[in-house]
Amino acid sequence: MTSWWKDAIVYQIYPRSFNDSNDDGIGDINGITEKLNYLKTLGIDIIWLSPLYQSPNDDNGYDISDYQAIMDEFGTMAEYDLMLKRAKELGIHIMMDLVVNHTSDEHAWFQASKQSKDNPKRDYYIWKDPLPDGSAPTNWGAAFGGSAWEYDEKTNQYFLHLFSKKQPDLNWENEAMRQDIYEMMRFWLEKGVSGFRMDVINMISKDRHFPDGKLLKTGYGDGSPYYFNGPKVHDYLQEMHQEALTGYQTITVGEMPNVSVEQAKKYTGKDRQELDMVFHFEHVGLGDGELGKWSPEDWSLIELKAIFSTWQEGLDAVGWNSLYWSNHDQPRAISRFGNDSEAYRVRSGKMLATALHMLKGTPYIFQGEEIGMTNVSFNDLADYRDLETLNAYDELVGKDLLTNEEMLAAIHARGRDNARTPMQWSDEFQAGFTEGTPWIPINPNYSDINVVAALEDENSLFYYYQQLIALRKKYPIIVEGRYQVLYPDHEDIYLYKRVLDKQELWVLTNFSDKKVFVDIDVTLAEGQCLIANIGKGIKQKEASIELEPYQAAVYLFD
Ligand code: TEU
Ligand code: CA
Repeated sequence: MTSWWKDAIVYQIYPRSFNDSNDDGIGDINGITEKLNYLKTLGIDIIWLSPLYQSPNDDNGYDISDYQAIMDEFGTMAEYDLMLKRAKELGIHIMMDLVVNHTSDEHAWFQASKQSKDNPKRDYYIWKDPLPDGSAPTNWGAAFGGSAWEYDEKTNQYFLHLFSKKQPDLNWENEAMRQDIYEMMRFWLEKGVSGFRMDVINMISKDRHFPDGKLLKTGYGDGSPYYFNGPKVHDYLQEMHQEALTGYQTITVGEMPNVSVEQAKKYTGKDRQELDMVFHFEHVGLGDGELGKWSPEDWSLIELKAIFSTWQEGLDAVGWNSLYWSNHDQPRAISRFGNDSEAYRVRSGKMLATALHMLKGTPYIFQGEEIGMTNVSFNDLADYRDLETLNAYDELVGKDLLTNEEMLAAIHARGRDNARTPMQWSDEFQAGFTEGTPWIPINPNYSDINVVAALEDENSLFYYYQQLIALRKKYPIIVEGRYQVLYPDHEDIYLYKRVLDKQELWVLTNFSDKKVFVDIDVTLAEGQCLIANIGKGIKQKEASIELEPYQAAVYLFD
C-alpha cells in the first residue's frame, strides 16, 4: 500500500464548535460544508472529524450510541453524504474518529448486555463479580473521576468504564464484538471515508487478571499498567487491518496515551500491518504534576526538544510520526507553548508552526490554530462544559487536594474547554459561529482574533500556515530528510536540520522572549530563506546569528 498521505496535512474539526448553520448554538455538518472552501484555501488535504455519530453527548460524542447514524444535533446522513461529496470534489479526504474502546451506555449492545448474565451481548462488555465484601473488582480510578467500576444491582455485577460511567469499555476478547466493529468500519469505508483516527486504541486489550493498581492521592489505584499497550493489542490491530482496512486506500492514526517510541515502532512499522502513525502524549504531558495536568509544574524547552528528537530519530526509517501541538483535549498551543500576549501572539504562533511543520511526519492542525486562537479564562465554573473538568473539580476540591483557586488556575492552563470554545469566524455577534446562543461561551477575544481579520491581513498566521503547507508539497527534503538536532542543551532556541542527499534544510526558532546570539556553521546568505516570521530572515555576523524573541526562519542549502 502506497503511503499516499506522506506529504499530507490533516486539519481537525471538532464539529460541535466549528460552525452552526441552523442557529441552535451547536456546530453541525452543513456548517462544515459551508467552510470547505476556506479549508481548501488553507491548503489542507485531509479533515479528521471528531465523532459525528449518534450520542447522548456525555463526553461530547466520544460516547457513541449508534456507530452508523448521525447525531441528531449535527444533522442527517444525507447532509453527511453531501459534505463528503463536496469534500471529494475539492480533493479533500475525510478521516473519521473511531471510538471503539468503549460505547455509550445507551448503545443497543449495552442495553442488551445489562439485561441479564446470559444475554448474548453480555460478553460485549467487561462484567465482573463484586469482591467478597461487595466492593469493586479492582481499586482502579476512572479518567473522569470516581471508580472505574459501576455496580449493576439487577445482575449483581460491576462493569468496567475507564472514562465516564456512561462509557462502558468494550470487551475485545469477544470475537463477535470485534467482527461487528470491523463491519461498521467497512460501512464508512464503503461510503468513501479515507481512514480513521482511533480513540485510545492502545487501551483495548486489558490484563485479564485485573490486579489492583498503586494507590494515588485520590484514593483510587492506578490501573494504567494493566490497560495500556496490553497483551493482545497488536493481535487486535493486525486483525482489524486484515478484516477492515485491507483493500482500501486509508490513513490511520492511533491515539495512544502512555505509548513509548519503542512501542510505537511496533504499532507503525511498515511490515507490521497495524497503523500508519500514532499520537503520543509525551510533549503535551510536560509539566504534569502528581495530580497530572491539574497540578501543572514548569517544563523546559530542553525537555521538549529531547522528546521531539527521541521520536524523530526513533521512528526514522522504521515508522512514521504524527506532529501536533493541540487538539480538542489540549490547551491552545500559543498559550501552552508560545506567548499569547498582544505583543507576541502571532509571532510565537508562527514560530511554533515552523518548529513543528518542518519536522519529519504528518502535521495536524487543530481548528482555530491557524488563526492563533488562545486559551480562555472563564471565572465562573458554570461556563465550563467538559465533564473531565467538572468531575475533576468535584473530586480534587471536594477531597481538599486542591483549593478552588488552584483548580480554576489549572483549568485555565490545561482544561479541555480551552480548545472547545467556538471557532472565531468574524468580529460579528457570537463570532459568526451562530446566530443563536452557543453551547459554550465564546472567547471574548474573538473581536480581534477571527478568520475575517486573518484573511484581510497578509501577515496573518493563516497565510503563514498556508506557506508552510505549500513548502511541504514543494520540497521533498521536508518529507524525507533525516533529522539532526543542534544545540540540544540550549534552553531558549530549537535549531535542527533536515538532510537529504546534498541538500540541507536549517530550521531556526527562538522559543523565548529574549534576544539570543549563537554561532552556526553555515552562512545564511548562501542559503535560500524559504520562510521567516520577521522580515526577510535572521541577521548573521560572521558565525554568530541573532535571534529576536520568538523569531523563526527556514533556510535551504543545495
Ligand atoms: O482522549 C483520551 C485521553 O486520554 C484523554 O482523556 C486525554 O488524556 C485527557 O483528556 C487529557 O487531559 C480520548 C478523546 O480524545 C477524548 O476527547 C475522550 O474524552 C476520551 O478519549 C474518551 O473517549
Ligand atoms: Ca447547529
